Amino acid sequence: MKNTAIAKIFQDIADLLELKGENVFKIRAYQRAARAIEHLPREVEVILREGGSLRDITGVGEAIEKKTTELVNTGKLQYYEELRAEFPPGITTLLEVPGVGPKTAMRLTTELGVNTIEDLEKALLDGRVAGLSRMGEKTAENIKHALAALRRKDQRIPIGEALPLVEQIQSVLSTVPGVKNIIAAGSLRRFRETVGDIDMMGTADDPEKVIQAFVRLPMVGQVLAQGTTKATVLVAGGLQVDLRLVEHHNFGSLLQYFTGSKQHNIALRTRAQRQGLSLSEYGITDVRSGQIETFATEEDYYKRLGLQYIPPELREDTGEIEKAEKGQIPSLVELSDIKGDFHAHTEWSDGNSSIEDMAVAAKARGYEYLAITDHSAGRGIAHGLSVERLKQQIAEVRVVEQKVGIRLFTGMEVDIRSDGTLDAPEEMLAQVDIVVAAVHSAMSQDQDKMTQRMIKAMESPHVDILAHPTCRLLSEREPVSVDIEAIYRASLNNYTALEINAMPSRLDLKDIHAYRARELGVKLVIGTDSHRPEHLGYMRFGVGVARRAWCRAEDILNTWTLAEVEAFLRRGK
Ligand code: DGT
Ligand code: CA
Ligand code: CA
Repeated sequence: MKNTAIAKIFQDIADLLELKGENVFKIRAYQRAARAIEHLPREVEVILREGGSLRDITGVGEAIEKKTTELVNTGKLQYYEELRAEFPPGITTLLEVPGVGPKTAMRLTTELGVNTIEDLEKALLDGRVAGLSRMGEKTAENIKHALAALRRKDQRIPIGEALPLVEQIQSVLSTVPGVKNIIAAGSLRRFRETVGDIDMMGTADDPEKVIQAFVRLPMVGQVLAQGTTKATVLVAGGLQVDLRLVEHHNFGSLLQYFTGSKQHNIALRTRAQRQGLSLSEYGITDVRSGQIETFATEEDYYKRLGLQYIPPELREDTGEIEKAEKGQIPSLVELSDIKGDFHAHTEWSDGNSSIEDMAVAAKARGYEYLAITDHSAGRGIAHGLSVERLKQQIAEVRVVEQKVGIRLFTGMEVDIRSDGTLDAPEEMLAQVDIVVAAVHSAMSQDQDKMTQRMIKAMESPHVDILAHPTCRLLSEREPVSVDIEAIYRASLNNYTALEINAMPSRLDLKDIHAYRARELGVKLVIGTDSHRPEHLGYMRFGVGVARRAWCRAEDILNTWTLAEVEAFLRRGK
């Protein structure tokens, strides 16, 4: 049984316990376990098979460990079956619809026989939901909207598409007179790899003017709702964008609330309850006096709760609140820390630009170094380098380096053949400063073969970096089957770095993998895999992944000085 399936069962248990009106701490324990297991970089079944313990996982105690073991060993959980039998079958599905709470869900199933989303849609359409006593048109309408939004959210948008759209919106709206802030909160601000919708927040002297400009934006296809301080629109492709404006003195509270994640907010709220405080998008209320305190900045908001500031990328309820309590939130890597890029192509293979154009663009970004890593002449890769052409390219790199005034590393992206050998002769590999190795073919190999294949490549003394280690393409190609823990170990044993490929369609390593790699002390590099100068700008996506992985600057090779990078490249050679 996979982690996602186990997590789903624990989440269901939490929902059912909530329905029963059980103790909140018990409910929270299951929610935490669900999230911990969902975010785990290793499959629980593998850990158990290898005789490992689950107790090291934060959020997993004795009871959860026992239940997980039962699930993995038998494929079933007695406790869950019994709990489920107490309720109508569709109840947990209905609870996933925003706005459907335990009471409503119970009435929908018992009074209307609604057990699936399809049933619910039918019951909404033929007026049965609105006809329920004490329910009414308004509740039915709300559920209808929530369902439509849920359907749209099934198609999540890669952050690489959402972020440019947000910037377009920002650039127009920030020209409206009196606008002070316009920023995206939600999953986009947390830098999740995909977003379900976009939640924009702002402050302005005249909010209505901003709303009017917003609904008239050229990319807006449909206006779903428009008020004086709030609006919801659909843009091309059906993506929903919300905008909400508040008073300046309230901006911190609003931003905090709508940045989420929902789980982070729930955890904060539970903790605040114990302090006698209640949290909302309007501020922090002292429950005894009823006094509400408002916050212009998130920093002050967290401070009021006795917490260190928590960067949005960490707000997933995976231990950040406990860390913030102890002042142990690290200072995360920032785009401005980046001194160079380790993965770039030119017209010498399948890139679109000259070495000089790439070098000039890197220099313009303030970089100290750039690696030119064109493809080897492997099968399937267009226009790869031969021994002779590599020699010519190296000569040109040295000329451009002088001319542009930036350190250029000569390099290659060498294909890892299906048997783990490298698709370039020794004499080529030995000549360049940096070798980036990657799998580009035979991706359906079984886990053992694939793992051995990558490890063999990493064991070559020439290979410095394993690029896009899991080969996934976001919402297009599943990751290859590889024992990623074994790859981390090989990385440590061979002093090979692992890449966080920053192309928005890859983001590979992804956040939870990079998190685990960092924890183990694996060297990480961010590579944009640029094929033209503008692609160097993908760096910010790689930095986003690194921040979600709790990386500090020193964890990322790209922040090292030229001398430090050169020392790394010479290691053991
Ligand atoms: P998405 O849009 O699916 O990629 O993910 P988010 O995180 O942007 O979620 P969204 O758009 O539904 O809501 C934005 C934020 O609003 C969310 O991260 C936290 C806050 N929020 C929404 N619903 C709730 C809720 O029921 N309770 C709490 N505490 N916060 C919520
Ligand atoms: Ca959102
Ligand atoms: Ca939203």
